[in-house]
Amino acid sequence: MNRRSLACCVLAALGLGAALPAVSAAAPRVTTVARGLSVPWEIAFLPDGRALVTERPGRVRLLTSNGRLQRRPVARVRVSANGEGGLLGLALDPLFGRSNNFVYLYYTTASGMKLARYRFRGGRLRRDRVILGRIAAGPIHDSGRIAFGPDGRLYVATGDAGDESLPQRPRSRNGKFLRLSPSIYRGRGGRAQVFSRGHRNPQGFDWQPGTGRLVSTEHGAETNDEVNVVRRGGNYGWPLVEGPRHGRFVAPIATYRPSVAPSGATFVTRRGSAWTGDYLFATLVGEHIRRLEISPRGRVTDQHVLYRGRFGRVRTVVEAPNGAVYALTSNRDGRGDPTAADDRILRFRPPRRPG
Ligand SMILES: [Ca+2]
Repeated sequence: MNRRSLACCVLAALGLGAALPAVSAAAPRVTTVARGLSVPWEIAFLPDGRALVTERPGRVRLLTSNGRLQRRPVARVRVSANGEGGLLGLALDPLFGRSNNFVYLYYTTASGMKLARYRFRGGRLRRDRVILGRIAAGPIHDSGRIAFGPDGRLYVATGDAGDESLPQRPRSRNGKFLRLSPSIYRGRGGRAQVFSRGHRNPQGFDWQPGTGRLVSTEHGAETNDEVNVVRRGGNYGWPLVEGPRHGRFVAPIATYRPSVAPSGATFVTRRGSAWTGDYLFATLVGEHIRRLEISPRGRVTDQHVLYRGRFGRVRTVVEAPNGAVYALTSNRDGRGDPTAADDRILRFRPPRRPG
């Protein structure tokens, strides 16, 4: 029996995607694209090949199309950079470069988390308006990833902000996946639909190609990090349950003990690679990138550890339009052991499918 079918049997025996043996495999060569950043959190590619990069203390940096990090920020955002808070998520409008120049930022302020719409013009990013507030911020568990779904809605992951009473409260916007329709995010803002609840600190998510399934990472308490398939109306259990056993709540498809502190995530969508269709996520405490093979039915069938200990803490992984994967380190966030090069933007290319 090979390793893969063994893993499937183990899975079947457990009845869930619990702790699979993670295989360390040869990984592609990594290029350092830029160095000297300060706690980069998100990177998003413009249609012309440039990229915007958030730095948690409150700057948006521009990476030119030939891979040079512009010294002068394109925006400074007034944030409350307390603990895990600051400038976090960034997403481009699905019509960016065609009928608008909207960029959405998510950040911590003294009066809570804000989702704001910006306009990118003349190499500068200027605030248009705040479109969502009334989300508690805290020195811990601010989540903060935002992304557009295949349904054209804007999804916002919110954390419990250190208040465990919020995720199960239907009216609270904390500990939720929120969803905004185009008329809200391009309009005056306001109403967000609660898509799911019972989350602690989800920091990365993407949609599985082919199935459209939303797959998210979530930081657990101490030793129960999770990967979840997030469905509309689902309750993911926090703070009532965590770990592999979730009772009447939606159980994760993978859990991690000891903690790896999973953050940003992407599916590999580019065709022709050995990793096409796989789910990559960055780990902070784990100091590696994890690759999960997830079946079309939403089961984790295999896992691989990449670059363990090579770059320190990793905040996120993002697939660029040309198929390269970009990763951001987070060694200057107060919990790392930074080198002179930190923080860095890294790049690697998923290996070709053996032909
Ligand atoms: Ca859970």
